[in-house]
Amino acid sequence: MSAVIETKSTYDVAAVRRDFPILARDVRGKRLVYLDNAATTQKPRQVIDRLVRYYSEENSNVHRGVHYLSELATLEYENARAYIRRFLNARDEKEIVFTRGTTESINLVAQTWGRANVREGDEILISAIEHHSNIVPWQMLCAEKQASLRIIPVFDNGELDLDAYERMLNPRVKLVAVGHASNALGTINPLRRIIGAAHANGSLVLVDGAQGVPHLTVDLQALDCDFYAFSGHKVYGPTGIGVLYGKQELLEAMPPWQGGGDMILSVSFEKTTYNALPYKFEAGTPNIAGAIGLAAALQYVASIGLDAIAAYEHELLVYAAARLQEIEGLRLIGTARGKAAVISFVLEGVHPHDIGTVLDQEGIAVRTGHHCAQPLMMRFNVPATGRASFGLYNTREEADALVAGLHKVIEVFR
Ligand code: 7TS
Repeated sequence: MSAVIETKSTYDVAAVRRDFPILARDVRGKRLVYLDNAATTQKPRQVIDRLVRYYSEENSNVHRGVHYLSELATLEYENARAYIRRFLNARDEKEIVFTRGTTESINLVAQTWGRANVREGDEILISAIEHHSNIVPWQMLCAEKQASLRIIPVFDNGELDLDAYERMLNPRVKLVAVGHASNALGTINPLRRIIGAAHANGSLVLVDGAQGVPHLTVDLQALDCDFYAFSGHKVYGPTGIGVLYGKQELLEAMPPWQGGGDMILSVSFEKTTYNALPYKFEAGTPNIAGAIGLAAALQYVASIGLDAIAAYEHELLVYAAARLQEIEGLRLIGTARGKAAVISFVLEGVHPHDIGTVLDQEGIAVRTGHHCAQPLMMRFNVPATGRASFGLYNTREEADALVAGLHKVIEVFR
């Protein structure tokens, strides 16, 4: 018994890496060092194989035919939903709506719940460190409804000013929309306090979980948020699939968004009645393979262990941040106490774009730019940053390669 526990508690990164075929390839004549996981993660063969099996043996449309393959595809699609519900500890499968990803999930809430419930003079609170996809849908809604978008301020270390947040709460605040973890700074937001204060004020909470699910255990019933959005492709699953979780009573009361097949019970030219949850929000043929692939990705993550992944990534983050800080003229942007494995930095005298270009020549993939968080860049007075974002397969050697690459950048540009 103890032997089993010991093998489980030792994080075998070499074995994990063998699951990801792409990590064995060269880029520009160098072994790929992939540090752009906040943009999208690589896929393990468990996910790739699952997609191949689906298209080779199970492909058909769902919720339609009585024929064998349609029933099989429907079963697998709904099994995927059931697994995702368990993974997130949502109360009911009706609360798991498949979407294209985080962006579509947030737009769905803004366009349905938002248009039905937000009125002139109401307020929506977001934070200063949100991704554009948790800014722009609310701006669009507020413009349409003459409501106000108010911004929770952030301290210089990248932590939200929660006292200021609590002072901003008032009866006009209908919704608080915040990220679980910041894609540009890594800050993990203290959701329990944020959600508790919002609920005490009678406001709903939407969590942008795009950077939460890949790094943190998400227990939706314990968290008690009203909506939670995430993307499959950032958690080792396929692109084009994501989830909107919503509390059942809220989703029930929301009008549908897109109209079409599958979201109806009956249609006549006089009157259409809508389907039950979650299908009311899944118009048209869904991304069946994507949903099945996403469940396979979450199963893969669970097989390694969420706590083991979080502990491993944290150790890597601490190591990489310490090594990077040894580089002269390098400044970390975002030094919150609780951080996901994302490191943003600027290098004195070098434009971030040049950092990315030189690192690319070394086979090192990082993102440079504003990370779809332009207001955040303005707040921290930088036009852009370099960003290394780590995943469950990254290693200390790769962090060392990044440091060596940055020394090359300095040689070229200083
Ligand atoms: N919210 C956060 C916090 C994100 O990091 C992203 C994507 C999104 C929303 C949007 O997700 P999508 O799957 O709908 O596009 N972030 C990034 C990034 O950091 N680099 O590229 C995409």
